[in-house]
Amino acid sequence: MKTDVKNILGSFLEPDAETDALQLSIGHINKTYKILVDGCPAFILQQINHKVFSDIDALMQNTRLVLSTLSAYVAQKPGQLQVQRLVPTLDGNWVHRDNDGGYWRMFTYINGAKTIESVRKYSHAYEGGKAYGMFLEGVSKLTPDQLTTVIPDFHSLEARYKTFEHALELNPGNRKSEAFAEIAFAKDTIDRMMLIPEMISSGELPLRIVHNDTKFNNLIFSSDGRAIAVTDLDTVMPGTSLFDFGDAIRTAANRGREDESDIHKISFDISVFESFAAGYIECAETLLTREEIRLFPVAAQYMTFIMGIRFLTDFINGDLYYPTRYPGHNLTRCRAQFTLFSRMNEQMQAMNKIIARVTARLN
Ligand code: GN1
Ligand code: MG
Repeated sequence: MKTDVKNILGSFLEPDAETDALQLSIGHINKTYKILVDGCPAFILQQINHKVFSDIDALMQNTRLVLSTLSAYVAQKPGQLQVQRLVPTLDGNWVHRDNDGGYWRMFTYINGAKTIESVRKYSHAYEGGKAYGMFLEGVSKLTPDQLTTVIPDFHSLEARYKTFEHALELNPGNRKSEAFAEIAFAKDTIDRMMLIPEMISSGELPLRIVHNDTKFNNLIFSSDGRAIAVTDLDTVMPGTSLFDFGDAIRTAANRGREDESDIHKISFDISVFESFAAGYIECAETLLTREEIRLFPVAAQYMTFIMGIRFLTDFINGDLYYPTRYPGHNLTRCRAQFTLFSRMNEQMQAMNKIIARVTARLN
């Protein structure tokens, strides 16, 4: 175990505990470790990315409020979802500050926890839909003013596009010419992706507390294939259900990886869309408006487009936000997202039909 992690653990656990730490490769932003005590997974230790989450106090206040709200919700639904708990430091704080200015926190570990990177079973998609649908219901007790917006304009396409245009103007890494096709695609597509932002501004789409980072691997599954928990609560903030639905589909229904370099491996699995939608709508039906549900296919494209723009902007800026494993990694990610976007386009009618069928069943 790296000594620094061992030191950090000393702030949370009594020194007599026999511990080991395994770094998880999940998540781009925070560093996450599975902590074994006497050989058994017992905790999740996380170093918070302070550059991305600049207001740690607000982040932790949000996390505590969301966790307690969810705990109260799941208590009424025994056997369905579990909620992680925060583990305080030995001196009674929620966060430990290390000597290098790093921030650390610890959660309890959900037993049997398994994450799914690539959906192979439709039952998993249905289960995932149910879990994110229940999550939406669970946090619906919170009002937007109770949570701090820790990252402003997180899924605002206007803001993301402005940042992209700014990067194009500055072209700091001199990389624009490498991304000629992707830049053209972004420019050609932006106007028709503004429907959701316009409907948010006009009040046609309700603002709610949503998760905002519903990658499929933020769900925890039991070994028998049930989705038992929703993790990564850092970006729980006001937004629309379309962000959550869309991001889950972006990650679950893509048969290729988020950073797949062989674009022929990227395809859109419409049955994953159908199964996830069935689970999500079944569990969040009482909250969702007809308009939100009707726009779910557009939401899948919206979130895929916005992620493509974010990766492209980071590529042009010289990889400042997302850690990369090789030069051009962010461009590969962008290409994969834009390819998925086009695959979704071919299935738009099929997605709309599925949604119309589901809606017809609602009373
Ligand atoms: C980041 O850290 P991670 O992997 O949970 C990002 C999300 C993106 C995602 C793309 C705070 O999430 O918005 O959808 O990467 N989170 C932040 O994989 O920017
Ligand atoms: Mg995240």
